Order: sequence, then structure tokens, then C-alpha cells
Amino acid sequence: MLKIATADANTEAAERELTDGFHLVIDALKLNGITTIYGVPGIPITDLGRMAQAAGIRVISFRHEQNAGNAAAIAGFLSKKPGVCLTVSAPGFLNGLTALANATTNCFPMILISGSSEREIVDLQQGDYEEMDQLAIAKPLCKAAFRVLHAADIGIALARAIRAAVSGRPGGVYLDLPAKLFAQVMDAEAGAKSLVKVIDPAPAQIPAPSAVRRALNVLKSAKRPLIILGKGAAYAQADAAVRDLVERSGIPFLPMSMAKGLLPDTHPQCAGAARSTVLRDADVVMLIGARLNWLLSHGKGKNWGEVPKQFIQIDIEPKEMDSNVEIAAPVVGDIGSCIAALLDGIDDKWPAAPADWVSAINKKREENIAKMAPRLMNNASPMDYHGALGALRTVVKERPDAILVNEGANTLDLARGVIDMYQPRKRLDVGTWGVMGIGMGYAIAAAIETGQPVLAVEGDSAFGFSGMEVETICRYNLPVCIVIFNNNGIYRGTDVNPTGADVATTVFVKDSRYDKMMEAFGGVGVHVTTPDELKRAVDTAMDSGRPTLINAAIDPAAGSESGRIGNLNPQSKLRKK
Ligand SMILES: Cc1ncc(C[n+]2csc(CCOP(=O)(O)OP(=O)(O)O)c2C)c(N)n1
Ligand SMILES: [Mg+2]
Repeated sequence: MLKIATADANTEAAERELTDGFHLVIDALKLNGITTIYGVPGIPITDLGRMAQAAGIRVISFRHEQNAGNAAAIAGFLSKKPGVCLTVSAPGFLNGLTALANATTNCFPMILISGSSEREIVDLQQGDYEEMDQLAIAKPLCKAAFRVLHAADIGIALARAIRAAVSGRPGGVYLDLPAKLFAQVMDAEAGAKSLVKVIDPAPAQIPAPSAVRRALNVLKSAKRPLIILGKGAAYAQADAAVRDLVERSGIPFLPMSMAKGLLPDTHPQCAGAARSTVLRDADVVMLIGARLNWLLSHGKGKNWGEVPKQFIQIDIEPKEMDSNVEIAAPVVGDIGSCIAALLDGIDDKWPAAPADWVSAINKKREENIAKMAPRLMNNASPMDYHGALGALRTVVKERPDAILVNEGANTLDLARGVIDMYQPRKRLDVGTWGVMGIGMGYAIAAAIETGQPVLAVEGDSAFGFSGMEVETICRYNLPVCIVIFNNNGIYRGTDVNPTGADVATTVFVKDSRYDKMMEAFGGVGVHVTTPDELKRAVDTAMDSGRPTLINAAIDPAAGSESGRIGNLNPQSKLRKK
């Protein structure tokens, strides 16, 4: 007996002096303030998730890695810390990769950590369990990709991953951890010493004074100036400085989708309701954390009118300058530092924004708002988009703290225009790619990261891409209210297949009851057919904080092809067959 007890004691003592790959990964994450992991368990990372949970990290288990990845990505956007997604090898990795690529495209800091199979077998292509050269596949789709072969390198690898994700223009990073690494054992003290706490992971990047002067000169020369706020400006969390710049300069501003609320959409300088006018007629445009990509028609063409433009661009990425058109005044640096420097040059003597320009915009804005008002008040049943959105617009006005997640085609484009936002980083949507499938991942992470109630306004098609995560929402009892704009399909539910065989490609089962899905997992399901019912149901959900899914029946004929971007569909001269 005694002998055995002594042996046990010895083993325990020896173990106390050892650590392994599992623990080093967890310790490295904790050391760097990463408190939540989003993922899906399986070989070889099941125990990593368990141990992380036991060590006090919150581990949120999803039903599909793409949704876990989207959650990590938006956690990164909301917190300026890399969101972490954990997956198994090959298929799990690939499922997470779409989210990683999307995060990189949208400049959200995220780290995808995937387990991988035996290097020796993978590299000889001998058919290992879930064999795949994941590192090679990830590389072109993210900012940086690293593989760790030695437990002693875990600390440095995680430090590199964190820096790569959040410094400069943020984006996705891939970290490949082969199964064998987790089981590697090393001296505990040496292990602890090998960890790295990243100091100042996203250092300020101060713009050159000459660039700031140049920008101020161009801005001062403007007769019809415009500021465009992008989601980079929202990410920067320089909210007070952005507001100061807009208000002290008196220049009208246009928020891009995820920059809505940085200043309230109801702000007197907001030109959101006069978008086509300001793009067409402005002579100087200052872009703050917004890129001249397709969402801004590349800065040229008919949307930008005949008036010659001068662009001032504030961005952390020097390569962004001149990407589509000439930038007259590039200001490279982090947005907080750039705006602080610009504000230094905007004193009491700064000329007021030209009154004729401001009043022309105000007139247009008031006209457009007045035109829209009766449509938003209509209580028709079946509902059209405007009637339903009029109700949700009031909900958000009454609950400006709530986070709005939004995807779909008509459901997205119309909600963006109709629902005013009042606070920064409250609108999360399909972003640069217009990708479907972000809905539930974003909603879950938004609830977890901020503790605020979430309203997810989803097209019925859009919802389907991540719909199974309603179980996850119920499991973690998150304050998420999903409203499905159910128009029986993609864009419209009225398409017909001329052959009469299968249903048309854009049409779903008619009058589906998505609310029943939520009930299956213990959440609240509601079916509504009028804007009044919709408003009441959302209010009840938001008051209770209970997971709720509201199936809102929308007239299947109400939408238009591809929402507001139907012009991007290729048109052949030949007749449609
Ligand atoms: C990953 C991905 N697949 C496909 C698409 C193409 N797409 C754009 S919008 C959309 C769905 C639109 O239907 P719905 O969500 O029901 O919105 P509605 O217009 O009907 O309101 C699809 C499939 C996409 N954007 N992303
Ligand atoms: Mg639809």
C-alpha cells in the first residue's frame, strides 16, 4: 500500500512540474485576455475545449463551424481583440474558412485555430484521418497563417497571431495546431516562460503632419464637402473624435451600413436620406475608414455625377490609396490618431460648411423622408417590407441599446434605409461581400460580447444559412429576438418554373412556420401577419430577454430581384429561355 501511495505521490509531483500543449494554448490565450472561444468540438480539439472551459474560458459550442467563425469575427469587430474560433481538421477547418476569409475581407480581427492531422502522413498524402494541408489552403485567404510543431513555440505563435490580427488593417489569422502538439509534454517552468504577453498589440500609427495639412487644405477649398464614414471608423472606437470632426466642420456625413449610428441617423448633418444627391454633387469627399469598392461604385461612374471630385482618404492601410481613383489627400494612420490630428487644424476660424450646399441637402432629405413616411405607417396584411420595417424602426428608436443584425436581399437593403440607428456599432450586417449566413453567428456573439439584447432581422433565405443555431441560442439562453421576413423565398416567392416540373429556383415551401423551429428547443415562437402584431411580439421578446423567433408573413410579391443591387445581375442580349 505504502509503496503504491509513494509512487502516486511521485507521479503527481512529477506531473506538477510538467505541462503540455493543451495547457500551453489555454494559458497563452488567458495571458492575452482572450476569455471566449467560439467553436465546434471533435478530434483533436475536444479536450482543448473541455480544459479551456474548466480553466474559466467561456467556450461557446455551435452546430456548424461557419457560424462559430462568424461569431468570432464579429466579436473581433465589437471588441478590437481577436475573436477566436476553434475547429477540428479538414472539414471543420474548411467550414470555418469561409468565416475567416469574410473576416479578412471586412477587416475584422479573428484567429481560426484548427487541429490538424499527422504532418508526416499528410505530407506524404498517405490518407490520414481528415487529411489536408490546411496551412497552404488558409494562406491566401487571411492576413497570416502559422503552424506550431513544438509546444515551446505555442506562446510565440499565439503572440504572432494576435499581432497579425489586430495591428495595421485588422483581419483573419490562421493557426494550425497538429494533434501531436497537444500531447507534447515539457517542463512547466520553461513552458510558463515560453508564453508571451503581447504588449500594445495594435500600436497607434500617427499620420504625417504634412499629410494632415494637405487634407485640411483640400477640405477648406471645398464648396460642397461630404464626409463618408465606413465601418473602419466604427471599429476604431474613436466615437467622440469622429463626432467632433463632423460637428466642428459642419460637413454633411453619409454613413456606410455598419457605420450607421456612429452619429445618430437622425443627426441634422446626416445625409443618409439624400445619398444620391450628395454622391452626385459633392466636390470634396473625405473617406474615413471607408473603401472606394463596389459599395461606393468604385468612386466613379454615373452615381458620382459630372462634378469633378477630390478625395481625402483616411485609412490605416497605405495600399488602399489610389485603389480605384486618384486620392488627392491620403492620410495614413489609425483613425483615432488621424482625426485627432485633423481636429487640431479645425479651430474657431474654420469656415462654416457652405449654406447653399447644406440647405440643398436638407431639402432633399426632408422630401425623401416625407415621401417614405406614409409607406412606413401602412398596416396592410399581408405585410409589405415597408409596413413591417416601420414597426421595427420604432422598436429600435425606443431601444437604441439593442444590437441589430441584418441579412437578406430586400430584407437587408430596405431595413438599412428604413431603420435609423442611434449608437455606434449597433448595426451588424452582411458587410463587404454581401454574404448570407452571418445572422445567427453575429447575433450570438453580439449577445455574449455586449450583454445587450439583439434583434436579428432576417430574410427567410438568409436565415436558412445559419438557422440551426437557434438551438445554440436556446442552449445559452441568449437575449436574441429573430424576426424572419417570410416572403416564401429568395427575393420573392412568386417565381414560376415554366416547365411546370420542380418549383422555381428562388421559391421555398409556401407559408412555412419558422417559429416552430424555435419552439422545438424551448424558445418562444410567434407568427404575425400585421405590423402591429409584429411590434407587440418584438417588444415582448425584448422585455423578456427570452430567445424568440417571430415568423413575419410578408407579401410574396413585395420584393424585387436582388433587392437594391439587381443591376449587378449579368444581362445577355439574347432573350431569356
Ligand atoms: C453565401 C451566399 N450565398 C448566396 C448568396 C446570394 N443571395 C443574395 S441574397 C440571397 C437571399 C435573399 O433572400 P431572402 O434572404 O429571403 O431576402 P428577401 O429578398 O426575400 O427579403 C441570396 C441567396 C449570397 N449573397 N451569399
Ligand atoms: Mg425572402
